[in-house]
Amino acid sequence: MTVRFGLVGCGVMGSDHARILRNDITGAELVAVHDKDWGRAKRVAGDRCRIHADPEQLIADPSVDAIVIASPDATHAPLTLLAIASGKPVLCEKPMASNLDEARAVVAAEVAAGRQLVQIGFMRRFDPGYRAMRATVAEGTLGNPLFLHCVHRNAVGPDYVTSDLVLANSCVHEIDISRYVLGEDHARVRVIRARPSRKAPNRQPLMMILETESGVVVSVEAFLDAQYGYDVQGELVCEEGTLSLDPHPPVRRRLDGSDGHAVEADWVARFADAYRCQLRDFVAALNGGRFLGSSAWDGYVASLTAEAALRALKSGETVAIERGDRPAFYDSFG
Ligand code: ISE
Repeated sequence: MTVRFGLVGCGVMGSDHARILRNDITGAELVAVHDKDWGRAKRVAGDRCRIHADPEQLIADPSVDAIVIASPDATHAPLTLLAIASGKPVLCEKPMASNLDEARAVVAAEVAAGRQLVQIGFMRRFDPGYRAMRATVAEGTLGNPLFLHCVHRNAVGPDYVTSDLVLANSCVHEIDISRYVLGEDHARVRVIRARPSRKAPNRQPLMMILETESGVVVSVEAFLDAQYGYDVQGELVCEEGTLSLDPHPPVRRRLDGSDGHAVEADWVARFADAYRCQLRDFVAALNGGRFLGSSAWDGYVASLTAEAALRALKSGETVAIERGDRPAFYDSFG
């Protein structure tokens, strides 16, 4: 069955999702878009699909089977709730919600709907490097995991992201992917600030330390003003060996006395395959497969953990992560 998609948000992420749906996914069609900026909506729609003046119309459109939400963070939970109420599957960009009440409301609405409708856009779960790490942990091929060291550097962070927002906007990726790789939840979190770069005096780099229920330590350096490029690193350290992310462009460049690889400019380039696989598998799930991405519960846990990390940052203390019991509804999910 061809899945007819409606897209809310035609910015960086929305336009990339539109490109992938049109060029890379069989069994999917983009039939409607919305953006509060009509010009951006028109640039994505072209003459190929409808433009809705507001997102509610798009979600209610009877010719739209499924929704992709790539609008500003504050709209994610309200629009996801609308999609659930309309009985339409929704792939919502991270973060799922801007506060914990909204996150809990999304979980409650999906449980009440009685079927999985929500997937959250933590695309790193579709990256081959992280999937290999998860398999290594699950199969125990290197012994028990002890550390997961993460580096998350942007060339220049989005202007609206303050030191505090780095946790909810950027570190939320490592919060989710470390749960996925290690196959367990986090128990507590600490966060410390480094001195700011003179290139970005108003945004301090952060070091977040998460400890899982079994005692694995996850370190996350978050530095959004690294200048040289977009650089996400990961090293899984186990009892008998390590596994590191090693993504490289297909060519090695020697120039002006230097020898190495180009560094990607941003996350769209660095995780291009992951974004493609995320949408491909979402379409497969809508055609009778299983959802393989982050559920609404994962989205809630990510938001809850980011909130605990913010409290840890502000207090300088280690903060326990108290997520409550996962509804049994989510036991059968991927
Ligand atoms: C952005 O929203 C993302 O999701 C990127 O993956 C992350 O690296 C970046 O810091 C965020 O602003």
